[in-house]
Amino acid sequence: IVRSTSVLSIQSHVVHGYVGNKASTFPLQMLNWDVDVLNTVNFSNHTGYGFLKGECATGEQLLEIYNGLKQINVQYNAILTGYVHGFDTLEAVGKICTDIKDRANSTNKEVVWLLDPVMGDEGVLYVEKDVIPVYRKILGTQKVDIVTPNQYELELLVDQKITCLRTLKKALQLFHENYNVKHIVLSSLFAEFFEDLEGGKETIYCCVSSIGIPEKLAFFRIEKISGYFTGVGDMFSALLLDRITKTGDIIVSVSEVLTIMKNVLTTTKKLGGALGKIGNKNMKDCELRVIECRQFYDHHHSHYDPIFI
Ligand code: PXL
Repeated sequence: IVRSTSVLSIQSHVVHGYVGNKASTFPLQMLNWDVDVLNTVNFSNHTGYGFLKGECATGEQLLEIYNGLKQINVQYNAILTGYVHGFDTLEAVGKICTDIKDRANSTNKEVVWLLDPVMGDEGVLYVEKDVIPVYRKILGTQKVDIVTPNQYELELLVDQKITCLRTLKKALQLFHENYNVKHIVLSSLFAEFFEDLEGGKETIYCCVSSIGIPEKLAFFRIEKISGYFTGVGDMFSALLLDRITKTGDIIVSVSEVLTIMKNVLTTTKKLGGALGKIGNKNMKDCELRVIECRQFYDHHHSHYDPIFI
């Protein structure tokens, strides 16, 4: 029997479907993590349906729960933060995670904090825009270890539009300098919007930048699997946290997680999903097949080779 490791996962809850904590908890549990689930919202479904009911937690409510956890002296090996809808709640998430990191530090323990600054994609925000300065403030405390923004989120956080390798490198350099994170894993760059990355509409790149070697970026080229998928980034970040804490090698970790995600998306599509559009009635069929994919989470194959640019 291997003792489990523990993670505090602060993300959204949806009753139906799989985004946020619903896309992360089960895969992490399958990988021997004890997952403490702190929900930032309690929604009927994800925002892509164009209709939802439910409530957002206030910052005060999250801090109250955290004070309860402190009283029973819960300890964590890792923190995973994702979807937070607004200013006040994100401020509270910042306070909670900073406190966990400081308390671990004072007893010489390490807690890995993976922050996914979930804000939007392809120019569309799906949280309130006043979270942007709060993310900058949280990152400015230099306590975050790994971030997993997409291209749009990286642009928002460093105020730098990315259109080519030069502007990408500049943005990553600014991010490392200002925020001191060890690894930036850009979950998706679209070749079609880049002046100097090979590939067309069907090509996506995942890019890894590590502190100290910002001039050497690792790119993974991925053929796009067509369809409307939600929660992919959330599952990606959860699996990455698992692999990086177990292997210590970010390139190997990303390659393995990309391989798992390919299996998850292919299976989701095969089982009849992924053909919906925002607001479309078919959205239910597009939910990630988190349960049916249970055999994939513990695969450690690297089918993607990095290209260093
Ligand atoms: O996957 C990001 C995400 C997380 N949580 C909620 C969402 C979304 C994306 O739509 O709606 C509630």
